[in-house]
Amino acid sequence: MPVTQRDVDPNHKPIFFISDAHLGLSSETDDKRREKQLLAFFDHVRVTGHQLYIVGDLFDFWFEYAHAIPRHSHRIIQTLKTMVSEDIEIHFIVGNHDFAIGDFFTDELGISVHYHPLEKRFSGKRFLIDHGDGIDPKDVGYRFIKKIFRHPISIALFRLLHPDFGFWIAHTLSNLSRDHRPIKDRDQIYIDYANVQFNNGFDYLIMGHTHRPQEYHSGDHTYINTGDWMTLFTYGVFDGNNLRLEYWDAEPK
Ligand SMILES: [Mn+2]
Repeated sequence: MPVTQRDVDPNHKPIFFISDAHLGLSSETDDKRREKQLLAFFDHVRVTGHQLYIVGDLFDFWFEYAHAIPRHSHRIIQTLKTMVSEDIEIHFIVGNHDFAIGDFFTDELGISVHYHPLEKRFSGKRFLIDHGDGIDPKDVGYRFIKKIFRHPISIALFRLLHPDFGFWIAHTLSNLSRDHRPIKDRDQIYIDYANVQFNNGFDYLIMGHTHRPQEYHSGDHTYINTGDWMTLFTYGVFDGNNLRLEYWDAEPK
């Protein structure tokens, strides 16, 4: 991938990475609590940061009807739009839950949406940024639902449903799939995958999806898993020299 001027961080202002908030999954009270922390974190990015990478599953389900978008997302949407207007560059690497993020994000919010792992170069380092739902071959669950939903016929049929009914179906399937719970025995599979990508020439790998925060170093290479924004409130940050995992102080400020 060619390196453009925009790929290089001129100021060494931090670049932030988050994933797996699964907004819309829980009870309204729990969702609001998580959203509050996320909005506080976005404020921190606005004040100190340069770019924000959403590494998938920000929403537990997303679907854009021609005339309707999910109302529960409006505070998040509004804040993301403000950030873009303040020159924070935002990228959304879709997850296996919010795979249907579409042109509302690009056209209305000015966010770059990516449907495949994203390669970037910052401060001369090669980054690979991937939600991570294709790594473990045993990881079927919601990926199966994604496969069905991505088919043009399913999309056309789903569009015909009343949005309230469509979202009810999606949430029922999500609660059945249980794949928003952390799975311990995947840690090594992800580390093996990181080593493969380091051999492929990447300096840094960032993934989410497992809801298991990880920071793994091999020589000068680093892999971080951004954990989740449901119970752990973890994120990645690159300051121009180092990539590391951080825990957000989730207490009300
Ligand atoms: Mn996921």
